[in-house]
Formats: sequence, C-alpha cells, structure tokens
Amino acid sequence: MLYPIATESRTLTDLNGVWKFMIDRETETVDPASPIPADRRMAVPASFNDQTVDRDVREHSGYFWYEREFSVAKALLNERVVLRFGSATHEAWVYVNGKQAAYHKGGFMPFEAELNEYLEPGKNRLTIRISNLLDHTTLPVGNYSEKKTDDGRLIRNVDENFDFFNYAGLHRPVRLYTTPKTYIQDITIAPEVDLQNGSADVNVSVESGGSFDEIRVTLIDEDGVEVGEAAGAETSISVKQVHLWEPLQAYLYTARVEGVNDGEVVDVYEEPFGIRSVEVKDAQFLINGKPFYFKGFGKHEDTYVNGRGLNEAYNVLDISLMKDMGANSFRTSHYPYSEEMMRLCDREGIVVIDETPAVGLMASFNFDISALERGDFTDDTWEVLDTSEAHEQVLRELVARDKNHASVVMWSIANEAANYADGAYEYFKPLFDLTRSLDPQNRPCTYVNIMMATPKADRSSELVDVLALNRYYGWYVQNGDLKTAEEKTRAELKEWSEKHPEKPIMYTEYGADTVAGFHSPYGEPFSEEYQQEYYQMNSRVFDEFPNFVGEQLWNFADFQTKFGIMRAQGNKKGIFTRSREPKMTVQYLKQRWSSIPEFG
Ligand code: BDP
Repeated sequence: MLYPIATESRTLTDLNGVWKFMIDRETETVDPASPIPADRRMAVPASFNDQTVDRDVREHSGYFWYEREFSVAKALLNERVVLRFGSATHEAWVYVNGKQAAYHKGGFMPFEAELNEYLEPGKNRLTIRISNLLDHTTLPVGNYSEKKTDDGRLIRNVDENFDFFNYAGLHRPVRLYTTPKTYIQDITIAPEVDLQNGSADVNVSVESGGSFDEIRVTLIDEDGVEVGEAAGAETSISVKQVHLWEPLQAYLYTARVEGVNDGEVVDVYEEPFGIRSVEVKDAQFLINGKPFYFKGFGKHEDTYVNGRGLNEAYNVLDISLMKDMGANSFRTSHYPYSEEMMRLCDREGIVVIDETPAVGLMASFNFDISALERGDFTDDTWEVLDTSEAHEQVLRELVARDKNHASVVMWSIANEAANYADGAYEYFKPLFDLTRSLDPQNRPCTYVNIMMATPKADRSSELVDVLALNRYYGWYVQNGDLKTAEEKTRAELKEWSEKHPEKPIMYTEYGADTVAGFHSPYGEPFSEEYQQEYYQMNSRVFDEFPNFVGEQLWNFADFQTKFGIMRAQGNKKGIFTRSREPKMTVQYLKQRWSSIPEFG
C-alpha cells in the first residue's frame, strides 16, 4: 500500500484536527445513521486517553466513537476519492453518511476505502467506531474479562499482557486523497547491489488498478539527475556508480512511476528508496558487505499528552538525540511505528529492526530458569493462545507497507514469546516461512528472545538469523549484585555462541529502572549511578565476543504503563526521562558509542 502523497495526478487533504468524541457506555444503541450524541472533543492524531482528566474516559475499555464532517470539491468527484487511516487502535468500523465504508482489525497498520459510492454533494459525515479490546486472539495479547453491575451494565476490562499502557484512538493521520480512475496501486523496489563493481540492478514492479497501455519508471538521484529508465510493470534498471545508502549516511533515489494511456501520462507516483545490501554471514550482520554494529535502543511511541499518537517533533528530536550519542539504530518495540517515522529513518540513515505487535504471547510467567531447562514445568501458551491468524495478517500488512524502506534491515516477528514452551517451534515456523516468502529484499528475520528462554530451554532458536536477546541480569535477577550478573551474562553468551556458532548475537533489551535525580554513593538500584554501572558491566562482557553484533538498550525514554506495584508513573528504564532529559548514563554511553565505529 502506497503512502499518500500529492503529485501532478493526485491530491491530498488532511482530516486531522479536533473531532467529536464519545466513549460508548453501551447503555443505549448508538446508530451512525444520525450524528452521534458526542459530548467531547478529541484531537487527531493522538491517543484519546491523556487528553482528558476524566478517569472513566482515560481508562475506558470497550468501544468509542469519533465523528467529523468533510466536503470534497466538485472538481474531484470524477476522480477516485480514497479515505486513508494511518492506523486506528485496535479495531475500527468506518461509516460515511451512516453507511459502513471500511473495517479493519489491528491497531498499527494503515487501511483505506474508496469513497465515491458513499459521497454526497456538500457536507459528508464521517463516523468511526473503535474498540480498544484485546484478548487471546489479538496482537498484542490482552487478558479480557467482563462483569455486570447491579444495574445491569456491562463492564469490560483488558489487562495488558505487556508492559506499556494500552493507548488507543486515531493515532495516525486521517487523510483523503484522490487518484485517477486508472491508477498506480503499488510499487515494489528490490535493488541488487554488485559491491565489487559499485553498481546495482534496481528491480521495480508496479501494480495498477485498471490497465495502462504503458508504465514508465525513471530513477532520479538526489541532485535531480535521471540515472536510468525503463518501461513495463516488471523492470530492472541498472545503475552504474551507485551511491549506496549507508547507516548515518543516507542517500535516497526516487523512483518516478508513470501510468500512460493513449500517449498521455494519467497517474504519477514518486517513491523514495535507498540502495544497500543486507546479509547475515559467518556470525556477522553485513550491511553493504561490511560487518555492522547496532548501537541504540528499544523505544516506544510514547509522549506526554499525545500518548501513542504521531508526534513528529518528538520523532525528529529522538533521532537527533540518538545521533548526538553516536547511536545508529533502534527496534520498533513492540509494534510497527508510523509511516512518517519510517520515512524519517530512511532520510536520516537510522537502521531499524521492524517489529510486529506480537507481544504478550506468554500464558504464564516463571523466572525459575532451572525448571524451564529441565523441562520440569507446564506452560500451555501455545494451546491457550489463538493468535496465528492475526499474526499472519499483520506480517502480510507489515511487509507490504515497509518492504521498500532502506532503513529496515531485519524483521522481528515477536517480542518475548514463550519460546521455551512446547509448541513454540510449530507456532513460529510457518510465520518465519511466510515472512521470508513475502519480503522482496530477503531481509534477515528474528524473534526477540526472553530471558527464561536460555540456550537449553529455547525450542525455536534455529529459526532465527540473528539471536536477539533481552536480558536483565543485575535487574530482575541478581538485583544490586553486578558481580554475579556479570558472570551470568558471560556464561550465557558463551553458551549461545557454542550452540549457534554461525549466528550473530545482539542484545535487544537490557536495562535498569532509574529514577531521574536519585543518587547513591554506593550505587543502589534505582539510582543513576546503578544504571551507569549496569551498562558498564554489560559493555565489558559484550566486548569479549567477536560474534556480538549490537547493543540496543531498554529503553530510550521512560514510558507510560498500566498501573502496578513495579511501576511508579510508568517504566523508568529510560536513559532519558519521558520529556527527554538525559540521565547520568547518557554521558557514558555517548563516549562508548562515539568510539565504536558503525562497521567493525
Ligand atoms: C521486557 C519487555 C519490555 C518491558 C521490559 C521491562 O520486552 O516490554 O518493558 O522487559 O520489564 O520484558 O522493563
């Protein structure tokens, strides 16, 4: 699905702004045939939760409604008019003038609908019913329950099976765009780099809605110079003296695609793309043939007031803070991020591990590693959960959305699933096969491994190209005892290296909760000193392993979670506060990362 842009043949209208809003108390039926009885206003795009001080709204689990009016200029009515949502979290029913025009399930992917048959002259009413409910069939996974009050009202509850607040709403831009009736529907770009000759064959395939006499593809460099052209729905254009996209040194070409009928250009779309290669070989992660070292973060889409809603100023700031520290990468933990962020990473040369919303795939939690290793435990995750269908759907949508991004170098199929339990291999094998068959750029695939899935306990590590580990030695275990934590860290990395000598290893999470401003002369847990010593200890061990290809710490910034005795106004493992003030360890990490080159 193409990102909506304006071109010579396409218009783009923003429907962002302040909408009407109401939560559905389900005491009476709301019928979108008439304007909804909304009692509030909500800004879009943003989560609704933090735009109010009303607890019933903030913590509402169930259905809620947004509504606004819009008009389409007469001049556009002979065009294809498309309504497009960057996302609606988590399930949405879209009505135009009371008639259902679209439905989508899954809170982090774009979807759209052609509106022509629903439009009326003058004002049109756009109504959206959304659900933020999660259960054992959805991604992320939630624990759903309901109860009836004495007066017969149904109260729904979602207990997040994951460690971030279940923000919801219209999180990403809502737009109307137009295309001609015959239009370019999709573009797939897969460059094949010849590193020795410094050239590339850029394979471009174009899908159209309706049929064109001719499809023309022109490649344009950053100076606006045409570097190649071809005609056809499937073409390969060779670029001599290619300018590669490199981490922190982005270079973007543009593929200009034209659909032609009767000698006239009918539709035009321009897709930016980078040329680079990615490969895993001999326990190294190669970008453009050179061993790359990941330095960076697990993140969240999480800011004050906007919640999980698109916040472009924060995106720009976050990347600038990363670059200032010598970081080069992050993982879209624990769901796909906005298209705007992905485009920004292409432009800024930030390397991205692109993760699905598969988080919380774990029926029970048990830190007794020795029991797991002995197989002396019962965990029925893969019997209790029914997420395969949602998982397949989101993988299809994610690869379709992000396949052309140079910044994306690896797919993360899940975060911290019960990979130690019987049935894990059987669950994940088809998902890895599917992803590999879908991706035109054949990127490496991984899942992010939870601490209890040690080399002995993990049932499915043979599926991954890179061992991506989340480890909390010195925090959730050996808290305050960095000496033992260091020994455990070293011992486990050694064991993984022996189990899979051909696979590179990286950390995708490691961290310690730290309250900004809390200091301790003897490095107590939660102090800024402890966080720094924790990172120093880990760095020491990482540097002993030549097959260790990256460190992405947890977390870039403090973030909001559900309530719980382990969380004081959210998770405090950020090395920046939620408003992006640096904690003490930023200086240490900046020194370390600035001295480690991108390529070893
Ligand atoms: C890991 C999760 C992450 C949590 C983190 C933590 O992947 O979502 O926020 O631990 O506990 O289990 O801080």
